[in-house]
Amino acid sequence: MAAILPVAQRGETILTLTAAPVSASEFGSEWLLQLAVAMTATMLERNGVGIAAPQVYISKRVIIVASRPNPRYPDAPEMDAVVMVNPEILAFSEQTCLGEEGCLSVVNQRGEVARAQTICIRYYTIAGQRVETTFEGFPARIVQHEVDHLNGVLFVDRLT
Ligand code: K2U
Ligand code: ZN
Repeated sequence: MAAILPVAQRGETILTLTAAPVSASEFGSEWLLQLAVAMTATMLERNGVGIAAPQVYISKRVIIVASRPNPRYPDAPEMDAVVMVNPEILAFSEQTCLGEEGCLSVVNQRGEVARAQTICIRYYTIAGQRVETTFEGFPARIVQHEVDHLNGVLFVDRLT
């Protein structure tokens, strides 16, 4: 039974910090694996399609991205949860798109946020393998939302 962790709410300092990179010695560790397992369980329990470590009071650069069709994005792709360690968005498309966002740390508020339609991202797996790939559409939106969390930014800070 994986741990369901408490989720930090807007106004709590942890959500405003720039999270620390995961260090080389942590890759492949039981600690990092357990963190990813607990984050994923917490995200699923809260019906999220993503979550960032600072949201569960761990100021480390780890995010989970798990797009799936939902009422707001019925044609969103179904994807296995991806754990991204030390993610870096390498490029943002000029083209942006508006879409409704919510946040596990901002209850009862949703808003339209402009995000790059396509992004190129580099991240590391729990084992420390480097991955470079592109995302577009809803998955790209989730990645941008989660990376914002690692930099102390909430979607409500981006509402026009
Ligand atoms: O980081 C979080 O708080 C998780 C968000 C991820 C998200 C970011 C951008 C757009 C949608 C979701 C939660 O999944 S909020 C719940 C949710 C799920 C699907 C669509 C909209 C909101
Ligand atoms: Zn959020």
